[in-house]
Amino acid sequence: MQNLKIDGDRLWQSLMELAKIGATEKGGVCRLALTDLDRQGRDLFIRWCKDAGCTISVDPIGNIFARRAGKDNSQPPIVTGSHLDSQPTGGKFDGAYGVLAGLEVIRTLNDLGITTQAPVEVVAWTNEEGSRFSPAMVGSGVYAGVFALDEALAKKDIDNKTMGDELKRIGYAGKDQLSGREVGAYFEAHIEQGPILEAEKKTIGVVTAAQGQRWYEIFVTGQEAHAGPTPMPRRRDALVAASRMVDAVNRIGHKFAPLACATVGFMQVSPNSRNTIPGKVFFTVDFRHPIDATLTQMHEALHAECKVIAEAAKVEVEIKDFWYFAPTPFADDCVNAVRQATTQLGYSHRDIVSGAGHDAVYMAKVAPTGMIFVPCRDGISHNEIEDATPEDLTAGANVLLHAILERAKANP
Ligand code: HGY
Ligand code: MN
Ligand code: MN
Repeated sequence: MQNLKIDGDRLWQSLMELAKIGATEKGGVCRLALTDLDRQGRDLFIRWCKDAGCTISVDPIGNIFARRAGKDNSQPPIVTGSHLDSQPTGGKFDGAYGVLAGLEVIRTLNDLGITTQAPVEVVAWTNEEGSRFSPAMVGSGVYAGVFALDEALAKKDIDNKTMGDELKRIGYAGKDQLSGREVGAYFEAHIEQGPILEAEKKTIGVVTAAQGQRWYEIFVTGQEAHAGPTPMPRRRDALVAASRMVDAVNRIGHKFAPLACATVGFMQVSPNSRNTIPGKVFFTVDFRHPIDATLTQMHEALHAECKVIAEAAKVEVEIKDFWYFAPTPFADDCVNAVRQATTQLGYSHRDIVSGAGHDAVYMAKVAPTGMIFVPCRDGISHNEIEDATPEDLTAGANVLLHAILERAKANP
């Protein structure tokens, strides 16, 4: 059993096939959650899973579970997976790799005629990215009981379309109730999306935890006025105030260096007219840190800075706490299973804390959970140039195969 390997060429071919759905000119993908392109990716994944002999379940938030029977199907399943939705300027591997590495494990078990004791499932989670519908990790969040189903189904995109209506429109408003059942273990393979593994020439990241996140929605209200006759001292310019707040967000990130991350990724200006002083600005803030107490300090600094800036600019500011999850450790027995498989396969590796959020963070609430990272070129992700090597992707999937075999108790 020790030297079993997946078929790296088949995994790479599947990744390239899936990447044709939503392909962008610069070599990335744009498959926003619950769009027709997401549906096409889902349909392809289900076709491949059925070809591999899996049975398919879809839950009410559209999570897809492909199940390979074991010898004893009363045992809790060993689950792996990730997401098929992407960022608007996303890459071929973010999410897709974890889903297709899971499928490749199933295909390899079929090729080798191995039946595991426990059933094995591959899952594609709904709306992991949190781009079209916010926040992120909604599908796994509903499954893990973090978000109520009706709250999630009511979430709206920028055109006021709800997740519920879009799930129905693409045919993925499932009926299968899978939340709350016991899961033996959950493993997720993912590209690192940062520079560490590549810089240290390590093939595998043994992920011990994921850093915490705080997301905010900030509303700045000044006063629309004419860009010409309005003297500078009389202005209540919402965009000038918001710009100073954006700078404050960036300064907070640097203040709590080297581990803090602080990003403003979305902004709307109203009325967005060249010769009218902006009266309203809406923007988002994404804070991250592996230490919860520091994330709290960043939270307090944001409120303090925005208050001072608003007063000086004679505008109102409302800061809404939009989303929070604490730094999340993964289960020792799963982390050890990943580390042991990595060592047994002879891959270079290091422990690493995930900078990105993943569905594994919410699965860690309901099952023993571990993650496997592989390097990506220049540490770039959420970008169409995102790239990874077939060798590293194969290595990560081999580690996944052995971690699953260890937990699913396979007999030759
Ligand atoms: O934001 C994240 O970390 C992930 O890409 N959803
Ligand atoms: Mn991802
Ligand atoms: Mn992502």
